[in-house]
Parts: sequence; C-alpha cells; structure tokens
Amino acid sequence: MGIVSPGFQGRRRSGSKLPPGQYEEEDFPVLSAGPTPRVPLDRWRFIITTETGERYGWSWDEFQALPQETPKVDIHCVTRWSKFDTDWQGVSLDVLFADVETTADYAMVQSYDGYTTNLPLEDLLDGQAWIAHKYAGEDLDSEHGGPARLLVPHLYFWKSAKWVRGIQLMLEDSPGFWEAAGYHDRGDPWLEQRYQGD
Ligand SMILES: Nc1nc2c(c(=O)[nH]1)N[C@H]1C(S)=C(S)[C@@H](COP(=O)(O)O)O[C@H]1N2
Ligand SMILES: [Mo]
Repeated sequence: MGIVSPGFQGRRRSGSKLPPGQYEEEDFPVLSAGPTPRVPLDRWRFIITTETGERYGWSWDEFQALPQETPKVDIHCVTRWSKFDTDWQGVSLDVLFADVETTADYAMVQSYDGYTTNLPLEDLLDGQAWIAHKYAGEDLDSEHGGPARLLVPHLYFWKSAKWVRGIQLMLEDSPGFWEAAGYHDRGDPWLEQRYQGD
C-alpha cells in the first residue's frame, strides 16, 4: 500500500473507534431516567429467572467470590457521546449463565429503580457482557449504577442497565423502558440503530 489518507482507519476491525454520528467525550456523563436507588449490600441480590420460573441467584458475597474480569472497552450513548478505553471490573455473564438451563432466546434486564431493557440472550454471552462493580479501579459510583450494573459495550449504552437486580429470560421478545418509547430493539451503534425502524 502507498499513501494512507489522514483520518482513514477503515472500520472498527482496523481501528476506527467512533461509530457513525458519535463524538468523543472525555467526561463521564450521568444519564438516569429517575432518582438513584440506594441498595444496601446485605440486601443486594442478582437473580436470573428462566422461562419456566427457575431461579439462579447470588448474594453480594457470592457474586464477589466469582471469577473477575477487567474489560477495557469503548462505550457509546445514543445521545451521541462515546467514551474510549473505559476500565471496569466485573463478572462475565458467561460465568453467571454457566449452569442456567434455558431454551429462551431473549432477556429482560431488570433494575432496582424499575428500569428495564431487552436484549437477545446471545448479546449477553461469549465475552460480550459483564455485571460490573468497579470503574477505574474504584467501587462503582451510585450515579453510574453502583453497587453493580450491566455492561454490554457493543450496544448503545441504554442497554447497560444501572443498579441491575436480575434477568428474566423470555421465549419471545418484549420491549424494555426505552424500547417501548421508540428506541431501537437492538441498538447496534455501528449500524446506527437509534430508533425503531433504523
Ligand atoms: N437502571 C437504569 N439503568 C440505566 C438508565 C436508567 O435510567 N436506569 N439509563 C440508561 C442510559 S439511557 C444510559 S445512556 C446509561 C448511562 O449510564 P451513565 O449514567 O453511567 O453514563 O445508563 C443506562 N442504564
Ligand atoms: Mo442514553
């Protein structure tokens, strides 16, 4: 190859980190639909409920004892800010789903503030999603979803439910909070899936 024009970095595979219509943000904005819920750690639970009603749950101590990962990822909010190379610590959803018996294809993520968001189950597996409880080496701020939030960075950030309390598995898809308000069902920033119909 000869001359590479400045700014040309191909697509994400070859290094372009900014999805279409996004700008880079240095700060970490807080976006919450309502007040920040306070969840005492001795009452915190994370519970996966299958389509047959079977439950798999972890207390805070049990969750902390699971294998931890430290993903460094870019995050993309549908309000057009993207933040690069954010550092998290948490538990892979692959660990939490390891013993879960299900034939469901869809998940509804549920939070302590009543927020919900739906995803295809496959978007939560294969190293793509975590329940994160540390950010930049510190306990996750409550404004950003502490004690623990979902982190699913390959989709728009509204899918990364803060103050997460569980996942309901579903045989059929059903819209969560923003999805019912007109946001896209899947929300892939690289396909610019902002609203229903995009
Ligand atoms: N429980 C809950 N999770 C939520 C939200 C919310 O209002 N409640 N807002 C979502 C939206 S729209 C975005 S962009 C991100 C913002 O996360 P941040 O406040 O840490 O930047 O959280 C998502 N997760
Ligand atoms: Mo958002």
